[in-house]
Amino acid sequence: MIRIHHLNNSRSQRVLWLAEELGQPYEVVPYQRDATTRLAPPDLKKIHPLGKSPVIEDDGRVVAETGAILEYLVRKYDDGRLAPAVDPDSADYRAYLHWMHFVEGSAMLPLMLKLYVGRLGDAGKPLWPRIDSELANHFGYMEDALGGNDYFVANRFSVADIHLSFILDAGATRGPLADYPRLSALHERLKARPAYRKAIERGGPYELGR
Ligand SMILES: N[C@@H](CCC(=O)N[C@@H](CS)C(=O)NCC(=O)O)C(=O)O
Repeated sequence: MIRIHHLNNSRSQRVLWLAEELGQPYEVVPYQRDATTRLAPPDLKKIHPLGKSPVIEDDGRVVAETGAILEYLVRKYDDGRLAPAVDPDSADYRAYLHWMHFVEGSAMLPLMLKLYVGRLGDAGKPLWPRIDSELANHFGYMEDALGGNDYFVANRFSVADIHLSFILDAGATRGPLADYPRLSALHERLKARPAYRKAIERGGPYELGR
């Protein structure tokens, strides 16, 4: 059975959600962030040297890094509903690849800077315009790319939407999501999915830091 090492209020919520969408049984091993530092407990390092969440175990294999985990699970357990087939000649597959890498490779950086630089108070002020313009750059790009579609890849719900949802979650708490009506509507559509709600029930309350 898939074992998901789940840190509260973290990226691992998406892995629970994907397991629900796949209809796969899974075990949740819960970890709590330190109330002051918000860091993960040292026990997570026993599973993977980085000590970060998410990390999963499946058939004795350890897989870390959200994008890798989502890709691993979808390739192993999906029947073709949640991701296009691997085919470099397919525009849908190339779009899928782009969005799967865009999340942690591009969009998270300005959101993380907003979080950390925000904690510096006035000392961080010189960086605010650059962070805000990069947030607008990334959210504007997503809004335009979504256009009139309901979902990012081939206009069908896919694991890329699950992955991107963390950007929307963080954008809702500390970013500019409210300024982007199509992304905001997608955010609501995703949170209304039964599998999303079941994953929240299994994972516990989910609220990201500001
Ligand atoms: N790019 C990594 C980031 C992993 C990451 O930083 N996870 C955060 C939770 S959202 C974490 O474990 N933070 C606690 C800590 O750093 O101690 C991924 O997507 O898996």
